[in-house]
Amino acid sequence: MTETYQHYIDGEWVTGKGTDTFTSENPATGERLGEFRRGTPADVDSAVDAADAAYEEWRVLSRIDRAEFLWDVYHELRDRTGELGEIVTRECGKEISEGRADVVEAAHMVEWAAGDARHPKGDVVPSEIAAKDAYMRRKPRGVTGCITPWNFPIAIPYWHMAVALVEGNTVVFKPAEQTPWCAQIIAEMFDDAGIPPGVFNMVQGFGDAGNAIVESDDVATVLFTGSAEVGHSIATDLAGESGKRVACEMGGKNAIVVTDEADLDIAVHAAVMSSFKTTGQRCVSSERLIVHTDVYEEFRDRFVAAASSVAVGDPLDETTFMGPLIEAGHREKVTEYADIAREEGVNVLVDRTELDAEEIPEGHAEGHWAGPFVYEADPDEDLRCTSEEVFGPHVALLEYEGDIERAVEIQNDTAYGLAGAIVSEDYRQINYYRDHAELGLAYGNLPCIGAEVQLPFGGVKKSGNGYPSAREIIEAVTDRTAWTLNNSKDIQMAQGLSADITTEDDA
Ligand code: UN1
Repeated sequence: MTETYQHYIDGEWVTGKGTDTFTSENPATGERLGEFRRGTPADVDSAVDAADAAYEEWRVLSRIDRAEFLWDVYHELRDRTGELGEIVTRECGKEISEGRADVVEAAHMVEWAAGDARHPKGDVVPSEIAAKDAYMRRKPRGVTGCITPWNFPIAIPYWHMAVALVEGNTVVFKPAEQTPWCAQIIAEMFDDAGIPPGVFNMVQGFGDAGNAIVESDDVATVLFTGSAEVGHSIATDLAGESGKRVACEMGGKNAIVVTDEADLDIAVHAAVMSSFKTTGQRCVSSERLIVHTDVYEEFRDRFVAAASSVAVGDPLDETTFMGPLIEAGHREKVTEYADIAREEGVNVLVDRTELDAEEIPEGHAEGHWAGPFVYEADPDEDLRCTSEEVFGPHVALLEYEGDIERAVEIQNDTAYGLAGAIVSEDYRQINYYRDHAELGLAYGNLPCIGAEVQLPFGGVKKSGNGYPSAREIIEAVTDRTAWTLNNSKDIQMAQGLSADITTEDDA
């Protein structure tokens, strides 16, 4: 591949002001997938200027007209699901059914946003004054910066952008540097749909480009999904600034609770899915399994057997369960956390951090491989391995005694609050968990991954301050206006306030 892919600014493919490029590599093979321009803060400024200039004409279109561009994107996502799913897998290493699911999730979000364009928006509100009409109306906020992660390289950009665009905002998109090819395809889709110049802009690049979005005075809203470290620095940077809004979606140290009477078939299945799908690299992946002492041994043995045998390998192979980690640096982090766990004195049950040579598929020696790492730890001990997010197939088994209150106490003993699940046949324990687990996404008798776009998505505590899914994202990308119209020739005031203007003569 000789072409160097460009940025998309103001309806044009542009080289940008920087001279550097970067390479996208297949994390399973090391194959070079493409060369991309590395955007600079000056490129971001050009994109923001274009988005700002396009805003006035875009915001005055009807929602339904704006959504027409999204329907074109929707049909392309549907028609090309197989092909794009394979590209997702080649660029980010998720196994192929996950690659396709990423594209389907994107289609769902676009469908939701474009369909919502024909739904009522805002409220008709009663007034104390019969001759007054009162409404809550929504207005777009302006330029929206979308900074997205690599692990859902098609889906999450559309989570951010579909609703923002339908609501009348213009967009500057800075995709993750690990998945520029997927981002290139997203930009091509908007270009094919004929979206007006400047409404959608993409600058490829790294954190310096993302920072330039956060710092730009002309960006009204920043939507960020990614690491807690970056998200908190964005939120802190903007804390003092009035007017700018930031919705951040970050990590978790998610847990599954398995109660004393749980169905262990469900429990083991849910735990394997939650801990090892996407090789543990979802913000909703579980890294803690909180298991009642009565079922602990049986659960542990079955989970250990599954973790020892789960298929790690070529993500394009339909029989693979776990692909590689995203990049060498991340593999180092995952390995380091296995070392930290050992140093902290946990009891290691499965260690496939270094795969055996025969486990690595032919032609994949350059892949960033790591299989499951499973251990037992004491829930009362304050350990780094059980409190810090690893973002890999790193799982602690935590045995508890007593009632559901105790399990929920361990579940909540974390700075995060994104996703979690309970496996139980007892509705009283389930209901207690539902009401007391500090989570944005909670599941019963299911894995803690697999959210659908029409539900809220987001965490509490350190996991985020935004709800970057369908309905909730409208709150982030619009402002509400209380709009009141008088239908009478007289001015009448609420609360019985006198509207008479008295003069000195009246006194
Ligand atoms: C993420 O983990 O980064 O709930 C997003 C899920 C997906 C989205 C996950 N729908 O697993």
